[in-house]
Amino acid sequence: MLPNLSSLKTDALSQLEQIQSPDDLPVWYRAWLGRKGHLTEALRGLGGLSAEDRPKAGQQVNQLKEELEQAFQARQEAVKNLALAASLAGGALDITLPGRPLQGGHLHITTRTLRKIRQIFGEMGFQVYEAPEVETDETNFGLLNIPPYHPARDMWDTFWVDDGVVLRTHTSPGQIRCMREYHPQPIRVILPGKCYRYEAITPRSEHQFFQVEGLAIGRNITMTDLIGTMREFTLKMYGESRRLRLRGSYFPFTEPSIEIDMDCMICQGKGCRVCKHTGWLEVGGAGMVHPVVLENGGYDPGEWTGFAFGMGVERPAMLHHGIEDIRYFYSNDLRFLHQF
Ligand code: FA5
Repeated sequence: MLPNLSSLKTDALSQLEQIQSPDDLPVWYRAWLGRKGHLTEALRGLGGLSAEDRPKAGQQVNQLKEELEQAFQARQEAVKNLALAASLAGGALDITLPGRPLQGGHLHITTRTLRKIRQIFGEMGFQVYEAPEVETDETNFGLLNIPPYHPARDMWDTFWVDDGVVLRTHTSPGQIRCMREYHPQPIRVILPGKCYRYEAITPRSEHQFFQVEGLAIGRNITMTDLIGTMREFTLKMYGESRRLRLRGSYFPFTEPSIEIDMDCMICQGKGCRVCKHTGWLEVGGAGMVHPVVLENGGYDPGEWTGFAFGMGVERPAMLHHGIEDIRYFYSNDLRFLHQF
């Protein structure tokens, strides 16, 4: 038996019209259009009709369903507007309040560190030379006095892009490019950029990181110029009271080679967890440009000398700011980035 659709419609619409609160809307919907609602009941009643009456009645029920759906949508909109009007009339909007501050972007800690390094070397007369991140095996190794099968290649775990093509493992190949471009002029440049190493990622090591290379070529450049330059940089970067220490080292592209350390800025050289209780922190590797490398760059080693250095960017920044894990630099976590 089919209920009287006309009175069902009148009742449904009159109840809908009385709704003032958004909370009552789903209650109405369940009662009239839900799975156990009046209209679904009416649809079930169709089964009791004769085959002759059923199509017409079915059409009427479906039409009513559509009308109620539309009325519901309209009421939903109206109730939303009523709620907004009530909130405005109640003074919920205080137009005298100051606006919410816009959150401005700011520079990444690595960018800021790089800019400071550039500025300090800029003041000392160094220009910036950009070199590619994808390098040939020849420039990354061979021309830097590291021929194929040389054991020193083990110092740099390499990402190979193709046969003879690598992601540069250090910024040193830029030395060759720069020398070949500027030869036979004197050179004083830094080469900042990204390097890649096929290394296990740990709190201290990433497989991508920045280095800043330095290169000076001239007719009377000596080790003293290198030490003076590194000293000037370290004091400007990390504070006037820093002390430097030089240790003999080995790089195939410099001779002699040194490592430069400064006294730990956390414990002032007394020894702490950060400096592994040595009192010293590494600034970078350096040395006098090897005669073979000078020659590969187009400079006659009988006439020209030069120094080169290479230092990390993230590791010193970690020490400077007490950052415990290098992975934060690349994780894009705003809670980390906002601190700088
Ligand atoms: C070199 O890469 C030499 N090319 C440096 C050099 C240049 C020496 C010119 C002489 C003349 P080394 O492998 O030590 O050296 O790397 C230099 C710095 O890069 C390190 O002191 C460290 O700060 C940074 N570094 C190296 N590997 C990583 C890594 N996996 N993650 C983060 N920083 C790294």
